[in-house]
Amino acid sequence: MRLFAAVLPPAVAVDELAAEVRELKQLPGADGLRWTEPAGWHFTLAFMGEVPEETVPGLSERLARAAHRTEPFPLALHGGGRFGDRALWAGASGRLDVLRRLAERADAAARKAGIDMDRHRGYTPHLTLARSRAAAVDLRPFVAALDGFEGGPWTVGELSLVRSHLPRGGITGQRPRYEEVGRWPFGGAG
Ligand code: 3AM
Repeated sequence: MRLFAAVLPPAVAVDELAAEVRELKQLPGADGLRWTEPAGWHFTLAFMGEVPEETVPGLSERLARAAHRTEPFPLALHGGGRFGDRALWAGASGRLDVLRRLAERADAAARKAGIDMDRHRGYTPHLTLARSRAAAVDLRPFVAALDGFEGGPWTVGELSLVRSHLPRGGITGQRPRYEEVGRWPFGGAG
């Protein structure tokens, strides 16, 4: 199954961002983008790709340990950015250092579970809002519009394992469906 580790924002934060995204969708070019569903919004920590069923228990055990070693930390949705003209995302503020460490731990957990992880170049905390369809849309006005956006902070207290169900036949406009298949609480501070 196709899996990734992630931090899921709480409903309040999702609602705030959804209101912001409604504004973004009024901008020129918005129709040329494939917008992600609020129900599936996440901060990817480590993408594992196809993982055999028998690897999941070991992976879960490692992820539980990674979570246990992490202290709860504050995070807020903040501003936005883009990956070239391919993806528009919302950014984060708060303890990005702890988020980054958690991403490294999730990556290490997957490797120790025997998953062949890509070498990743730097970790950019991001929550993908839209991807471009075939024709490129200039994402800069969308990033500029997100500039002043600041959601309320929350305390991240758990790590999630999410399964991605890809759309059948790669039908244009269809999005993957995400299903949380595991969740582990962080350990205490320190
Ligand atoms: O939703 P975001 O952008 O955080 O882009 C994919 C998505 O990230 C990413 O994993 C998340 C869930 O699908 N992803 C997909 N294929 C990938 C790959 N080969 C990948 N990340 C790295 N390498």
